[in-house]
Amino acid sequence: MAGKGIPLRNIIIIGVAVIIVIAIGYYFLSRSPDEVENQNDDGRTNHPPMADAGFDQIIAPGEEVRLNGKSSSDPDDDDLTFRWDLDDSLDSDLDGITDNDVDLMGENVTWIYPIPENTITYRVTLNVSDGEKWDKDTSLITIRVQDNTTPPEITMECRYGNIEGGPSYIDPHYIITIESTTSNENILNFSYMIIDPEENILYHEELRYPLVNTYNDTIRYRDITDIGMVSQGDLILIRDVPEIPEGSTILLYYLNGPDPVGEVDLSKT
Ligand SMILES: [Ca+2]
Ligand SMILES: [Ca+2]
Ligand SMILES: [Ca+2]
Ligand SMILES: [Ca+2]
Repeated sequence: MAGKGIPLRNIIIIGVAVIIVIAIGYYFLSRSPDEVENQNDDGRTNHPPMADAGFDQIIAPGEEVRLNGKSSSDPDDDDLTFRWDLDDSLDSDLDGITDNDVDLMGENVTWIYPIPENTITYRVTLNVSDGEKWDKDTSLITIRVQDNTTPPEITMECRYGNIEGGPSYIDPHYIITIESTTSNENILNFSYMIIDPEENILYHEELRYPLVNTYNDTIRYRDITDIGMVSQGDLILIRDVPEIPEGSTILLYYLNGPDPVGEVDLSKT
């Protein structure tokens, strides 16, 4: 019998080895992938920071723009580095990616953009890093040129009904179509006013606000042709909730001029 079977000593060694392998496997499998990935050499779990590039801003030509990343944070209170890309249409480090350039560094930075001929909007990208993980956020800087061009003359048509679209469009709307304009001008140069038949002002805002497509916005600009410009074929959608009195009028103003450049009665017929 001796020498024919596996010696007891070897069986014990193999058994111990199998137990060790199972124990190691269990240790790694029991940890979530995030936990494994996030642990530093010192065993601390590092969470990524959250970037906040600040509010959108409208400035005058030649005005210094102040960028502030102070609302950025890190769940672990790590020290953060702030890298700013000042223009997501320009690749200043020539690596083929337009929003990853380190144009400025620091939590608070200032910059003066070249003076533009026409109103222009730059998208700024803030990249915040804790040395290991990072996050980015963007904000828009618009340089508004108040030129002395002749105001456009705009004609509009109004119909009333339902619009194709998502849940926010289920209510009936006044659908205003830009029928013609003597020149295409930047949306940011306009404001609108809605007055009731007694000439009380119901709404008066810059046209840019309706661009934000939130569920409850009463008034939206649908920029269909020549993006960024008020142009033929664009729509102004006015939700009839709360109800707008019959016979109200929408007036468009250009560069806060005294006279409307376009108007149309809001009629349900
Ligand atoms: Ca962190
Ligand atoms: Ca780049
Ligand atoms: Ca860039
Ligand atoms: Ca347009």
